[in-house]
Amino acid sequence: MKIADAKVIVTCPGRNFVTLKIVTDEGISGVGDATLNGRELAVAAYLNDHVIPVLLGRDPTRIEDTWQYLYRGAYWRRGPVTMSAIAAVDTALWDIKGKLAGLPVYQLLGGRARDGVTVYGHANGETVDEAMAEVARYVELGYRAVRVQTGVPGLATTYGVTRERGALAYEPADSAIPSESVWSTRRYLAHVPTVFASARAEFGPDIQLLHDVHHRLTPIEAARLGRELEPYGLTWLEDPVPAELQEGFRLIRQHTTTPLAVGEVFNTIWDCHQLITEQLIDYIRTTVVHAGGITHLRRIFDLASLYHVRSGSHGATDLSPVCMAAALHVDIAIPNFGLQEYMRHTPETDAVFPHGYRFADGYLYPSDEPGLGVDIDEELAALYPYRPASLPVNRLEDGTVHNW
Ligand code: CS2
Ligand code: MG
Repeated sequence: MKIADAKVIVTCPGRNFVTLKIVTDEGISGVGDATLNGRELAVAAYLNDHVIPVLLGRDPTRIEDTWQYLYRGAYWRRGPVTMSAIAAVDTALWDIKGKLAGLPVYQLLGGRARDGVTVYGHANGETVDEAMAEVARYVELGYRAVRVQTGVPGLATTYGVTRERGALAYEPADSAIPSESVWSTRRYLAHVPTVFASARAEFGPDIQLLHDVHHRLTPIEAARLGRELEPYGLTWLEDPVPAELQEGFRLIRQHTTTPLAVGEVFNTIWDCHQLITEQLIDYIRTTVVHAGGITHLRRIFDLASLYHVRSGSHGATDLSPVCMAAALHVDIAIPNFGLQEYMRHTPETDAVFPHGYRFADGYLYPSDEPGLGVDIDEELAALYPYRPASLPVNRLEDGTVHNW
């Protein structure tokens, strides 16, 4: 069997998605997500110019060999663009292998290690009261875990807070040229503990609560926040500091027992090996599309399983339903699953990517169809042309560029 065709489909049903579709000479097709928020066309070009020409004619069943060929064969290793492109190929090949075997991909990964995949949703509000009303709505929908983000008094906008009240999905890539927001660590640190004091008082001890710092603190500031949040028993504090300096997490760890989750911007095992092997984090948040596909994600999670680190895959709306479908097959099969992020896509996006995964009682269930159980409706996709959109840039109150 040979790969006979491969094409990149860029579509914008509300936000941009890049999808790779691979077709074999026997007419079996597979799909892989290649979306990198704000840098979509860079991955599309990488696939079109450097990957598709070497895929044609290859044996689609040789997943590991193809992964190694694309990774080592590029000479220039790692990086989000390269690894998203490799991920798309890898995911599409797992989809094809599942269809060839007549089995859902999770069966090829060892079968179900649990009944359902626990997911968390995003509650947010300008004020604490608005955010609490959103938590209540997620509880009503059956969620067992909720991430809570609020506006910060004195700051005009804050990461994670959408202006569209009632939307279960939102997209931070809000303009072609990046918008700018203003940040104050001092104001933020004074406010966040009050949010979680309210959440615990209102919703009790049972619901799992999470919070995303979105890379904005230094290790000692993160240590203080983690310590102040300890009474509220968070499931995790996410991305407290940028993680290029993996050893920086030692300082946070010395001061707090609040569990830490990191990794949505990582693209290989090398970005997190120290965090994992020194047990500096509790959840690793890499996911299929940005961390080299199912093959490499499994490698990261297997390393993590040796060090008491559980998975907590990224699942924001900028990861397409193709990525979500693939993530669920991994989540249900690995021994060290922790939690899966689940931000719902818009109805337009769901229509472009018909899928068989389903939500019930706070759990997601992967499709039982052969392969991944997700596809792209190419005719519908063609109705939504690409629109340039960038993530915001963040500055301190004195104008210094900060992490967004
Ligand atoms: C986030 C994302 O879901 C999360 O935890 O940090 O919303 C992130 O900001 C986006 O994926 C960026 O594209
Ligand atoms: Mg995050």
